[in-house]
Amino acid sequence: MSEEQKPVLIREKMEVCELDRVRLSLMNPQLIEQKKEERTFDAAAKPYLELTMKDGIETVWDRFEMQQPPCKHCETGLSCSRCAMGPCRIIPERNRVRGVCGADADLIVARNLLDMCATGAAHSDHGREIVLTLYGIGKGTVKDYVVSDREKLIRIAGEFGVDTKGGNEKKIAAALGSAMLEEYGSVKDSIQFAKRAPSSTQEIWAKAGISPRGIDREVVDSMHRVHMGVGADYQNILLQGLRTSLSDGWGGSMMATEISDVLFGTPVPNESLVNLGVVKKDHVNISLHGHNPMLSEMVVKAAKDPGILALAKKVGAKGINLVGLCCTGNELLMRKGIPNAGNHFNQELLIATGALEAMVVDYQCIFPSLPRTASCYHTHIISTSHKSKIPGSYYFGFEPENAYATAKAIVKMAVENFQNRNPDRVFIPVEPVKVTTGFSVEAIRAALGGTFKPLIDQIASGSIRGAVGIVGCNNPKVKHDYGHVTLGKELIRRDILCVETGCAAIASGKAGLLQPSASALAGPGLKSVCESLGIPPVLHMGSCVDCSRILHLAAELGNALNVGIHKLPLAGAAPEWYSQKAVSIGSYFVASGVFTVLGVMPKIAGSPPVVSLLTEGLKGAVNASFAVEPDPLKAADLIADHIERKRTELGI
Ligand code: SF4
Ligand code: MSK
Repeated sequence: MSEEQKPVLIREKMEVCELDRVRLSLMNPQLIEQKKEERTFDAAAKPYLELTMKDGIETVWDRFEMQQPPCKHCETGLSCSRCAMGPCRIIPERNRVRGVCGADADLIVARNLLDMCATGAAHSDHGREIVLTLYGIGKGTVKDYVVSDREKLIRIAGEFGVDTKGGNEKKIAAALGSAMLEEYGSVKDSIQFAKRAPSSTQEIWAKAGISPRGIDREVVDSMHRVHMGVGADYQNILLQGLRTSLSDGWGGSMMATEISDVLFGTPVPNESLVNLGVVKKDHVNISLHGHNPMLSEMVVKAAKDPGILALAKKVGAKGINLVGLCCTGNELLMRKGIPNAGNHFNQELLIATGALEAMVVDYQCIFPSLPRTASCYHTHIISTSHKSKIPGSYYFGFEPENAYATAKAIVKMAVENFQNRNPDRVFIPVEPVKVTTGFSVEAIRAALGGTFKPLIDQIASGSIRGAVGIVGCNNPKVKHDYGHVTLGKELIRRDILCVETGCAAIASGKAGLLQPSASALAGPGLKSVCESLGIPPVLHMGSCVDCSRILHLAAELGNALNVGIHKLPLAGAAPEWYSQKAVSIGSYFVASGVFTVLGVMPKIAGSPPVVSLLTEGLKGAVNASFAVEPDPLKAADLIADHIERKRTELGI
């Protein structure tokens, strides 16, 4: 093993479990039963929630309770700690109506929101690492990865104006990689993939002054605007939020999605399993958690290494079982059919199976608490990104140039840890659920016979009333998975097709909605379409960055009908969102013309003008707006009404 493949333990292993045990295990059995039902809708999560409460192992729900009640100034967006003259809070009843610098409630709320949006848009930076790998393949510096979808490489290269004559794969990879790297920090006033949008959508952006530029530029522009003493006009600040989010959706995220497909394969429908029951008692279990498919794809390869498999046998395991989690899990699920253990709120519970040898993470949505949870078991938390070092974890410096060697060292470490497992603590009382995933835009087009016309015809005839993108996370303010599953079920019942990504898609998988048989729950029109095509009524389109696939699909439909996206019977929803990137994703849906319903109120209630702009005023700029509705059944009403309005306007 070379020097860089040796793990570094970031600070000593945490021995905190006993402290939590003493504090939390005071709960009585009735209370545990009540909390278990209140906290999650995921049937497979319930036994683990019960176990963690009984054993006094702290989870996200416990920490949420400990944080109550929230600060009402922060909750409404009325606090600012942006500069050293503050912190400031707006408290009108105490005559505090401006911060020290003079910023009023509207400005403070808008700046906080833009800050959140720009932070969220920066998640698409993970695409830069994928594009750098493509460039490295072309230049010959990256040897562990190959181009898996040559046809897509050439197609995307064509979109970017790269010369593909002669078909030299390495040359094309280098040229496309270089063009895309420039696109991240482009000095141009436009980005290539935004040209996929219908021309009238592009015209709306130009008129509103929000045509997206390179993601680096928009994020820096936003950071500049939230600096004290730059922008004082809340409307101008919020418009920059839309522009920044568009550069995420049509720029950074779309490049991440497309080049992931080029490197690892464009997803096609495949079957697999989800929920905590995917863990195997007699195998070495390794979970892959985070967002970037680069490391996880290598771990899949390393887990097949004959030497490592022999080692697994030697330590007494039947084999190596890889399981995905969150969006790295989605990437593996849709491309490789690797089972998925669950979404955001399943991460701590997965360790409580007692059978997890390692949780390998990169970045985004990784609870900093994981090493604390793991300290109650034998599980190693293995961090791999220089951007995301986690105290209590073992760190491997993963780079595309050392990818396979690092992945192999990680898998070996996990296999060796099998001997430290305590068989008495292994707890897997649940069975996994079947799912069909992998509905890329290309796969949907192929399922429809090579053109979107049949889908458009079904929408025009009314068999399918419209389509909704349900996306986003889990949030302890909402019963785990309840928002996603209830909204999805209600919409398909009303003949509205659902396309999903991220933790929303995993929630639907756990609830059985990603199976073709779930069409039995759909209205008669959608049911017959799904049955004739053999597809589920809820289509899994991938991970968080793959919300760009939803944009792409909307653009294809708009272009086929020669109308802007805002005219289509479409909507978006984020019933359980929590993350900054969800703010960016919701914003690029709206900025692209898609009415979007949030299940959790953003921190904006302190400024009625900001609330009014986002829920009404934006219609004047982008023909779409946000709504906030915590009850998923009422959210379904709002969405269905919107879709019917759009149908009437289209004359269908
Ligand atoms: Fe206070 Fe203004 Fe500084 Fe914010 S930017 S902390 S409102 S002085
Ligand atoms: S993992 S951003 S909790 S969807 Fe993409 Fe899930 Fe939201 Fe993270």
